[in-house]
Amino acid sequence: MESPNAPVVRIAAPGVSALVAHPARLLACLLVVVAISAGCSKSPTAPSPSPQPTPANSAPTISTMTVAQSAYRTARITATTGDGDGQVASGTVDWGDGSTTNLTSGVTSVNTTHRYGRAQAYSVTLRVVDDDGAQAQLTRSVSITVPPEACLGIEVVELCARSTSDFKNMEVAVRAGDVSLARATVSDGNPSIALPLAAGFGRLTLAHNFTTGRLIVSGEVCPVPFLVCKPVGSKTIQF
Ligand SMILES: [Ca+2]
Repeated sequence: MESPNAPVVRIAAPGVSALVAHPARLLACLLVVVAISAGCSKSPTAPSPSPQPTPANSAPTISTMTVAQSAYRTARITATTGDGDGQVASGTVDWGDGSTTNLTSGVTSVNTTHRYGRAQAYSVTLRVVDDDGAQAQLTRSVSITVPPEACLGIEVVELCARSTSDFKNMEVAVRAGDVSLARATVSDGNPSIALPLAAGFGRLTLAHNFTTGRLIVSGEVCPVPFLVCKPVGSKTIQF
């Protein structure tokens, strides 16, 4: 309880005494101060956007792929490739015999060939990579076969030749009807041989080009020993 003689503390600040004298005005000012301080302590921020998921890269595709023997010991691969959300950047053909072909162009429309050194079945694999590094591959088998026997009739003599499976040799038989007159092998590096048909019958010379699969026959034939010999000129069997 304040004594009537107690010292009086006066607030010298102008206006404060007026507020003290009017409590309602003081309360209003305090509310303003609270509102301002609350606003300063935490500035309004916009809600941060939720992170958008990165769409997954789709792998490239391989369609309409075929591998088939197209020529003498040669296979051809054809295929269509694509990428739904990008581009096919590169491709490689694994021919199954240790050889590969890098597709530097025409990756979306593959059309290339390879020559094999041996007749057998091979697994050919096409691999493609898109511009984001995703890969796809497809494998097809191809059977490289020895060409069928080819026969060349010369007078009464029949000459038949057949490639061996390693494409480095050729088996040659000369016969009259079912009678075998001579047999020989044309070897790589020695493509030309003299082949006696029979005693006094003359001879044939064979030259096989192992790159093109071409057998050239030339020489002379003597139906009757030591009598009239007729040149047969040159004929070609293409495998
Ligand atoms: Ca892609």
